[in-house]
Amino acid sequence: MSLGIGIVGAGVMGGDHARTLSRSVHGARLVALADADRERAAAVAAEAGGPRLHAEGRALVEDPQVEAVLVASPDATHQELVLACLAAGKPVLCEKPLAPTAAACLDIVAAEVKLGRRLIQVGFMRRFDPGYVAMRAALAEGRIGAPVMMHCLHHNAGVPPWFDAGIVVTNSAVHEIDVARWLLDDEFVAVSAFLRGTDGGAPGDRQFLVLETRRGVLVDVALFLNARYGYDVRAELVGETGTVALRPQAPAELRQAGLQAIGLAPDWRAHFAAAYVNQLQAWVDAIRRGTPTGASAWDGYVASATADAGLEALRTGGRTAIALQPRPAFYGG
Ligand code: ISE
Repeated sequence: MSLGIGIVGAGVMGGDHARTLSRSVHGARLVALADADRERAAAVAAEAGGPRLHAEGRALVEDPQVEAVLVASPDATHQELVLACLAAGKPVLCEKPLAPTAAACLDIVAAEVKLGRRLIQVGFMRRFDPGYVAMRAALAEGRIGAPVMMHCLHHNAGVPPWFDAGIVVTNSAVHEIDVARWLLDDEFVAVSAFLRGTDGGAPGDRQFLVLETRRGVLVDVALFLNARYGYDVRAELVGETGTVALRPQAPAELRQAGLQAIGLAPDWRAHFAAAYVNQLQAWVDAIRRGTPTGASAWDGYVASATADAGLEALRTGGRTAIALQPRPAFYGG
């Protein structure tokens, strides 16, 4: 019997997950969708196998047909919905960030530890991207020696004007924060942040972060969220004997009129399409097997605590130490 999934949120990400689930994932079906905007929900439902509609996320969590929940509603609603899933004993895949502050993430961690069962996965889908997976494997196989530094570039074509300097860290840079610590299997201890001006885009859309890990690896993240020309994410890991980098994801290359060119996706949904499919399939498989996978609530907390330190570094213009709470044994070594 396939797993009954409910999605909270029929916006950009909820809609994308609904379509991915109904078209590309085996062993699960979309049974319910919740959004206060009925028209928006109905439009997504029509493309995704006609799940039943709820006006409100809590009602979806309590729907007996819903066996697992995907939370893709605004960041500020995540905490309440994830806690409701824990109370209902239902596995939940929550879009990042797990909650907008580290303190809120810790409350969620405490609730899951108290329950004594891992039900939460955070939607850090880059862990399922074939490129990052290959980089991690190259490092683990010793192909580039011990890691020394990692260069990351994160450009969006554009973001809305309310995307301020803080959101750039908590919503965008948080991807590099998570994927770098996962790839390096190391923890960040400090962050420095540099802000650059903008010529009409949202304030704070150009930032440069430098993160330092416990073992001394330096990770730089250059962000430019109104880059206009397209969505562009790059990463190169430098080791003592070699480097490994993401390759462009275009399926074809054009040579014409003196140019050799590849296309760029307009946004992350197309660029990371494979990662989104792989993440959902792995989540469904893990629930059916009973073994949790992907980023845990603890990883969600660490990402938010690191982002909080990034915000502090932006405010003070200085190097900020990252203070993490002790990791509960429940989440492993
Ligand atoms: C967006 O919310 C995402 O999650 C994308 O992956 C990221 O690249 C983008 O900057 C965010 O705004």
